[in-house]
Amino acid sequence: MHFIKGLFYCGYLLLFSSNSFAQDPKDRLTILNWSDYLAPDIVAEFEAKYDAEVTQIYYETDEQRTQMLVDNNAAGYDLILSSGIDLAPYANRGWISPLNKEQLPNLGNLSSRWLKAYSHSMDYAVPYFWGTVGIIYRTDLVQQPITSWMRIFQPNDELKGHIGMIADGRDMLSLGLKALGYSINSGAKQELEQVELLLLNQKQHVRSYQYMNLDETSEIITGDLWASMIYSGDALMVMEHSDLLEYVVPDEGSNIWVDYFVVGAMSSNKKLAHQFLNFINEPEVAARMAGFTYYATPNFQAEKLLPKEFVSDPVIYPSEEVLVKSEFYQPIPARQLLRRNNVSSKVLSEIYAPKL
Ligand code: N2P
Repeated sequence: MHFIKGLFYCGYLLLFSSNSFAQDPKDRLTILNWSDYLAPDIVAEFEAKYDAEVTQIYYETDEQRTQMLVDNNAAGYDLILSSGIDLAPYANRGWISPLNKEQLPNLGNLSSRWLKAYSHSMDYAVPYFWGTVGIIYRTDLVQQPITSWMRIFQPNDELKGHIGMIADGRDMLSLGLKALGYSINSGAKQELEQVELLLLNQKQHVRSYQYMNLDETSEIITGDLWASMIYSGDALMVMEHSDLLEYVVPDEGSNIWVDYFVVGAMSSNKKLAHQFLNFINEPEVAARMAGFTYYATPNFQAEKLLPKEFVSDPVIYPSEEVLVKSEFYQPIPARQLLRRNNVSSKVLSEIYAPKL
């Protein structure tokens, strides 16, 4: 009896082992990223090719990403999409892992300008896209074309209550400084006092500090917002759904940002993480990715494959005129950074409090 039972049990186990249970679980890749920043069909191709499962966890601002990394010491993420200026602090905190360049032959497709643009980018990071910050607005609702940051930072009656902002302390502070004619990297006391006033006064006129939807449900399409601070490619993504929208880099200039993928130091699947980075830098794949996100690609082989309208679109590739009046984020001395952070946390406080 026991024998028979045993046999049955063995068969049962065998049956299972030939099915799902004993199969190698799929390789998993967890990516901390912005939403709408990876083309779903490209992710699906990668999953099929490497028999892997990709999960994305989204953040809505650079600062939220940093906070998420602080919360668990960067555990749980195989790949992290980071702004270039945050690479050095992330590396110094031990959150990210140096690249194994032997596993990244497609790094050769990337322009050295972006590979080496920031401290630690060469050793740790694969440039993904770059772009500007500007204003998207409704041409049918806003009377005069917007050409200045002041239109949203110090709105006239027309725009009051219809403004959207990116709730990132660094971006808000920096573009507020730009609106006042100062450098985005300023740490000067008087300039920060002025920008603090500007941003605090602006708060009552802001309708939303939420990251904007980029599909047809977008708040700028529904009319909840008439003008909003936005990243360039995000603007183009929304503009696909409406002819009543315009994107402008205001006359004062802007911030040119560069985003990078990095491998999480705690990743248990660094090999797959590298395979992903290499895969998305196949010229044809990188070109399609740019076509999906509407951002400028650092992959010069991909650039050659992109249609002329894409590479000559001034929203995607800003003109020389825009570039010269715009700035990259620079590392900021500790004392000045503290001053800047004090201002932005004052401005951001209560933004997330639920409305009664
Ligand atoms: C993705 C927007 C990321 C650009 N939708 C900001 N660095």
